[in-house]
Amino acid sequence: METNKTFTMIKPDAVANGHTGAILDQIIKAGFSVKAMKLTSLSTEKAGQFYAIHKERPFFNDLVKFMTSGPIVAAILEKENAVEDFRKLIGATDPKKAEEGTIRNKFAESIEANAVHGSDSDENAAIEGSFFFSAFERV
Ligand code: RTP
Ligand code: MG
Repeated sequence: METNKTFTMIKPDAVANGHTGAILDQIIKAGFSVKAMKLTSLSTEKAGQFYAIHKERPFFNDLVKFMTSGPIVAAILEKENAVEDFRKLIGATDPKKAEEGTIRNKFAESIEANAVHGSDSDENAAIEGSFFFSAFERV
């Protein structure tokens, strides 16, 4: 299992609000390198698959609606201790609780429209990266 990779999405709110460049800049300045990246959008089916773990949660339908509401940027990122360090960089799920200077503190609108996704384990980083990228789409 690789421990130096994570997977991220810049979510529809942040792409629509024009924050893609600033968010990527903050990610790269924090020491992550981009190993794969694309602008794309999620169908209802794909968003449901990606967030299948949250299927029983009360916010699931709203989350799928939100994640299909516009383009997203998906990326595989590399850095030592990538998963943990990236979650520190993005901050808490709820931007009101996200530490000062974190990506969600700066760019998120709400607990749902919270600007970015970050994998929560090395295992999920590998699964999520493969969900979006084939081998020849990565460097
Ligand atoms: P993510 O998976 O997107 O990196 O976010 P996370 O780990 O911080 O949060 P998680 O619990 O995995 O929730 C996934 C996404 O669902 C939306 N959400 N809405 N309305 C709500 O109470 C609520 N709670 C979560 C957010 O978009 C969250 O990032
Ligand atoms: Mg999560």
